[in-house]
This record gives sequence, C-alpha cells and structure tokens, in this order.
Amino acid sequence: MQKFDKALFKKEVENNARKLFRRELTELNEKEAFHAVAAAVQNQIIDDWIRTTKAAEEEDCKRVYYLSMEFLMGRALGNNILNLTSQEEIRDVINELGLNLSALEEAEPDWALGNGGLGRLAACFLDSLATLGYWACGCGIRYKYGFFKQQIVDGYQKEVADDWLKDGNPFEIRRAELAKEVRFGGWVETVQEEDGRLHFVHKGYQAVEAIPYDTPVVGYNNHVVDTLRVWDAKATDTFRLDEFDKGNYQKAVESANMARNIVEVLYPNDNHYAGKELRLRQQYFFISASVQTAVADYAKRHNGDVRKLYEKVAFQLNDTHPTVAVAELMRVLMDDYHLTWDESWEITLKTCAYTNHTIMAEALEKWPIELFSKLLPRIYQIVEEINRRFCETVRAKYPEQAEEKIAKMAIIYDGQVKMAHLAIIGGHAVNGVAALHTEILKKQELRDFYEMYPEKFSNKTNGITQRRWVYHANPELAKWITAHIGDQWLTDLSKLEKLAVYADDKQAQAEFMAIKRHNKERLAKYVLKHNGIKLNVDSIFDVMVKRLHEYKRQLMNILHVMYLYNQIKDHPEMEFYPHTFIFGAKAAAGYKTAKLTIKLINNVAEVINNDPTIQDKIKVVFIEDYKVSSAEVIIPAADFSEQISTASKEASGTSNMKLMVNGALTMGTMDGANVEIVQEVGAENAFIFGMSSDEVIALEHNNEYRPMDIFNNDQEIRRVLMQLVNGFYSPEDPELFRPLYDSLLNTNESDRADRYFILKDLRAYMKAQEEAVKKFQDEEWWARAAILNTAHAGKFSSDRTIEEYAKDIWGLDKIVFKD
Ligand code: KOT
Repeated sequence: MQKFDKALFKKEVENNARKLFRRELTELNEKEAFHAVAAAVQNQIIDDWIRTTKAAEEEDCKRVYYLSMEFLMGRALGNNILNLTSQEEIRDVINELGLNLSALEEAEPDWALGNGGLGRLAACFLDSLATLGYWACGCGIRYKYGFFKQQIVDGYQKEVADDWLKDGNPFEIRRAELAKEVRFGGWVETVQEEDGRLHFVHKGYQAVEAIPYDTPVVGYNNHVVDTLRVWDAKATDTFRLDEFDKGNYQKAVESANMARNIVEVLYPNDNHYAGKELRLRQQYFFISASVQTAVADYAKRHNGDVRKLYEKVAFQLNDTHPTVAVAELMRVLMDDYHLTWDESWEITLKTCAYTNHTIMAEALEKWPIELFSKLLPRIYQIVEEINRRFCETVRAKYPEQAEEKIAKMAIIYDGQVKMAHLAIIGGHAVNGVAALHTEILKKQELRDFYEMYPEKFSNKTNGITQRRWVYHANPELAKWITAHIGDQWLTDLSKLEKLAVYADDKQAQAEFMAIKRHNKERLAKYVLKHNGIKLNVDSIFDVMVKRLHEYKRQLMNILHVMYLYNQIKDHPEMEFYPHTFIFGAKAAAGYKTAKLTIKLINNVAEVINNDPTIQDKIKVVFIEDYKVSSAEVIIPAADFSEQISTASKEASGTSNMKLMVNGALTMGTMDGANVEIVQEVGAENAFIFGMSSDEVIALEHNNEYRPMDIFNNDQEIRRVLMQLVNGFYSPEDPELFRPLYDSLLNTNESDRADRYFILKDLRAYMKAQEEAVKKFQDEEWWARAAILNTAHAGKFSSDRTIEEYAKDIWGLDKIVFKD
C-alpha cells in the first residue's frame, strides 16, 4: 500500500494535461482541469482496486451482485477523494497548482443513471458495501442519456437530454475482453440427447454484444474498492459480417440500431411501470450479461463446478426490474452448465433475493405473454415451467381453495407474466424497505405469499450514507460533530447519539445554528444565481425535495402556501414569521397532473414573490433540475423537512433521513420510515399530522370519502380551491389549473376524487405547520430539537442497512488483506 505522494500526484496532474489536451495545465479550462485531476485520482484508486479483487479471489469471498436498473451516483470526484482520506493533501496540491477543488467538482456532470429514491439507495448501498469491506458488484446499464435535465420555461417543466458522457468519463474502464452475448427473439428447438435428456436450442435469435464498463466504488479509509459495472450494447461482429457477406446492408444496420437503442435512455418513470418492449429488452440485456458473468467467474474459481454457486454468489434484485435474473440463472445452469432442473432450482432459490420498494398499483410489472414470449422465448419457457410447478405445489398445499389461490398467486395468469410473483417464488428472501411498509406487504399486498412462505419475509429499513450526505454535503457540520464526539461516526453513525448531551448546551446550540445559517447562506447564493431570487436567511427554510408524484402531495404543500397568502392579504397587520418554501422535483415526462403541479408552484411563486405588500413574508422557490449535486446544497440548509405523503403510500422515503441527519425537523405523516424517525427522535421533536395508514386503507375500502363535503364546509379551503379555477394564479388562462381542481373534487371514470386524501389531511397539515412555525421562534427549543434530530439519526445509515442484508440475506464475509 503506497502512501500519498504529493509531488508525484502534482506531476501526474500536469502530465495528464499534456496527454489529454496537448496543453499545459495552466491553459486548461475548468472542465479540462477536472479531467486532468480526475485521471490522477483514478490512478490513486487503481492499485487498491486490483488488490481488492486479488484478496477477495484468494480468500474465495462471497460476492453480492446488486442488480439494478438504476444507480443514481451523483458526482464521483469529491466523494472519491474524501473516501481515499487524502482529501486535505489533494486539496493542497490542487491549490498549489492554482486550481480550486470545489470548482473542479462543479465541472463534473452528475451520473444520473436513476430516477430518485430507488436509484439513490443503490448508490448509497455501494458506498456502504465498500466501506464495510464486503465484496460487491453493482450491475446496471450504461445509459447513453441519463435522467433528463429539467428546465423551467415560463413555469413549465421542459425535458432536455442528459448527454452526460459527451466529454468522456475519467473513472470508467471499458472491459471489451469481458464482453458477453445476449440473445433476443427467435425460437426454441427441443433435441433429445443420447442419454435421453432433453436439450433446448435457441435458434433464429438476434444477438447483441454486451460490453462492460467498470467504475471504482471507493470504501472509506479501508483500501477496499468495489465495482460498479454498467453494460453498453453493440451489434455483434459475427452477425454484422454475416449480413455484409450476404450483402444485406439494411439488416445489418437495423441490428446495429437495435443494439444501440437498448442503452439509449433511462426510462424517467418513478413508481410507475412502462409496459414497453424496449424496457423488457433493457432488463434482459443487462441481466443476461451480468448473470452469465457471475456464473462464469465462479466457475473459473471452482473448476467449472457450479453446483455450490450460492455459497459464493448472491443476487439482490432491486425491485422487480431485474427479475428475469431468476429465469436467466436457471437457463445458464441448465443450458450452459448442463445441470438438471432440480439442481438448478435449488441454486437459483438460494442465490436470489428480492426487495420490494412500492405498493403503488401502477408500478407493478406485468408483461403480456405475447410480448414476453416473443422477445425471450427460452426464458418464457422456463418461466412457464416454474409456474407449472408452483401451481402444483399450491394445489397440494391448499386442495380446498386451489383455484382461488392460483388466481391470486400464479406467475402467469390472465395473459400476463407477473414479475413480483416470479421474484418471490424464485428467491429465498423478500424484504420491504421500512417497518410499516413490510407490515403492509405481509398483511395486505403479499398476504398469500407471506402465509405460504413466512420464513422468506423480513424488513430492511433503508438508510443513506453519511459520507456523502454529511461529510461531503455539510463539511462544517461534519467538522463540528468530529470536534464533539470524534470521527467514529463516519463509519458508525450510531455514535451520533453522543451528541444528545449537547442538546441543552447553549454554546453547542449557538454553534449548531450558526452552521445551519452558513448552509442557508450557501443555498441562498445558489438560488440567487439560479433563480434570481433573493432569500432571507432568517426566514424558515421549508424544504420539499423528491420526485413529483400525486401520492407525495406537493399539491397539499402549495395549497397551504396559497392559504397563508390569503391570510396575509386579509390581515396585513397580523404577525407573520418569514417563511421560504423550497421545492425541487422532476415529473415523469408523460405525467400531466404532476407537470401541472410544477406549473402551479411556479405561478404561485410568481404572484407571491412579486407582491410588494407581502414584504417578503413568504417566498416560494422552485429549484430547477433537482439532482444529487443540488441536493447536497439544499438539504444541509433545511429547517423543515416536508414528508407529507398519504400514509401507506411511501414505502420508506430517504430524503427524510438526509434532512434529519442534517438537523431539519420532520413535518410529516406516519408513513414509511417517518414512523421510525419519530420513534428515534421522539414525537415531541417532529410535527406529525394526518391520517394513519390504517385509516387511509379503511377509507379506501369503504368508499365513504366525500371531499366535496370539505369544500362545502370549510370556507378557507374552499377559497383556495376556487383560486385554482378563477384565474387568481393564471389570469391569462383561468381554466389552466382546472384539472388539479377536478382531481380533488370530481370523481371520473378512472379515479375517485382526491385519491390521495389531500383535502382530508389539509386542516391537520395547516395546524402542524402553525405549531412548527411557533416553535421555530423559540430559538432555544428549536436548536435543541435540531441537535436531537442529528443525534438520533444514527439508525438511518446505509451501513446499518447493509450489515442487516449481509447478515440475514447474503451471508457475506469481509475481505481481509493478507499483505
Ligand atoms: C418503481 C418503478 C420504476 C422506478 C422506480 C420505482 C420505485 C421507486 N419504487 N419505489 N421507489 C422508491 O424507492 C425508495 C427506496 O426504497 C423508497 O424510499 C421510496 O419510498 C420508493 O417510492
């Protein structure tokens, strides 16, 4: 292990400038300098990366493959430097070279290979896996275009392609030598072998070449470097030459295009299933390549005998998106390694495990048999056989109610392939992502499966990495924490508990709130630059950052703002504590109501921010293009954390955790991980309101909810709703927000009115807000509660989550370096 050599690093950066750009370092612009520095940092990582693989192979460690369509990594440079723990030295060198680390960091595009919570969770998990010394490989897709960039034009969201790779990625290594072939379409022929066994041969398929790109995942201060492997697609050379030989130029080009299409773009839907063939193609593409590789790597280390694969390999399915892995593993074991069905099934069961992230009906993946069997004929055949055997088991176990159970539990039913059922049946573990969510799965959504396989189910409450979300995003707070309790919290967040004794300490309170203030100033600067709006850092920073979705209820938040505005207009003399409402959210490109909500927020902002009679009591800010790197600026500046989803709908949430650990107080419903946040910090240090999940579920079933009654009986709410349709916020087009009004008050063919109980919870929300604002003005109380939020956030480290997965589901051992 070499020590960091300043002089050498400096030389390298200067050499990189020449090598990459044929110019001197001093002549490079920021982006070019970023590349010169990043290449030098990559060089710092590379020895540890090689050494990690060697050590893990020598010890024959078990390896977990985290299979995910999404990895929302954010930027790599700053985080890598920080985890290498040569941050200070590298910063010095960079300064000596006349550069500035923050500016270089800014020049890196976000790696936006994900939509939101699910993809960011995968990124936090990789950080924790490496930091805890586990051998892990994140497997995903190298999308040419990541999650779209959001521009706000005239208050509307506009999507712009995210061409994140256009200048190259200094941290990736193309591993052409590890390419795998993935086959689509065609048909399956059955051949009887001499020994009487049946052999299945896939014919007439279109082959695509999968080429892996590896990027390092640096563990914190432990010299462990894991891998994020994302697959690129290319038409296979053999196929292409074949076609050229026949002079079939057209077909060759088509196949090249088909290959390119697969990895062209990330589907921008969160909590929503896009039943497109291309999406299934993406899924099978990266899964087939990853599974083939995992089995081949294992086989190489075990003399070609893969019968104990599960002892050294674990596949974690990040929601149902990678679930074809179950059938693909069966295929590889049977067709390529010639194991029997029973042998293959045992291995598959013991290797695969599935995480459920949502119970939203519209997110459930179901593929029409037609589409599925045409694209993946051999895989479909295997799924059919898994299903046939499963149905037999059900008949044996529930002879009385067999058909009823099969109707609810079969993998193939009603002309559809149900991926969640395949994931549950084909693996040994199923988990939810927060205690409440797991209970709902067991008691409602997956009740029949829980009854049949209770031993498979467990809860793994989500977490976030404190290295990115405190150390990197909030360096001042990190320093303060370390000054008070030492630096062990960086790898053991439960240590934060030690901060609790400072909650009543006047000086600690003053320091803590001064840091909050600096972070608010930093955000104010960002907002001035990006929105041209000047913020009052003495005002409450009330933050709601997450995907835009009706169930998350950004609409409820803005309706409350509209109500406050009416109050101030009616009673200008009334005391009102300055309040800044900060939103960041992207809407799926085709999600009309969500996009209209963004427009409403922006129009409300326009009206209120430009009303001089308001005297800056309220400011509304919509931050464009919310992403990991802007979250790192926004979250540390928050006073209020808005977590106001309809109870039972948010499986966990993770921005709630990031905000809490940075000292924001939760304004929330008893949903997802909010429940556990309140358990940790105490209900008295949060603002909890609204219906419980049991109440929501009951009301959904009994059909007795009449939002119109609220409209008729509550005049203040009525007035706010009328302002959606009388042009108050859209004088040019009074009907503009009619669809939002209708969504709250009118039942239509597809939906009952106010599906997410916004009006039902609105009064309670207004009261909770009022209470929170009052408390905010008691500076001592607030400082105490804010410190306690940080102090009691220890549970929400992804390190804790990963240790639970490693122990209960994967059975991993840690890498030990012998040299
Ligand atoms: C579903 C389909 C497509 C893309 C994303 C999803 C998705 C996202 N399903 N659940 N999520 C979120 O996952 C997070 C991490 O577990 C949770 O914190 C959050 O509550 C889910 O909504």
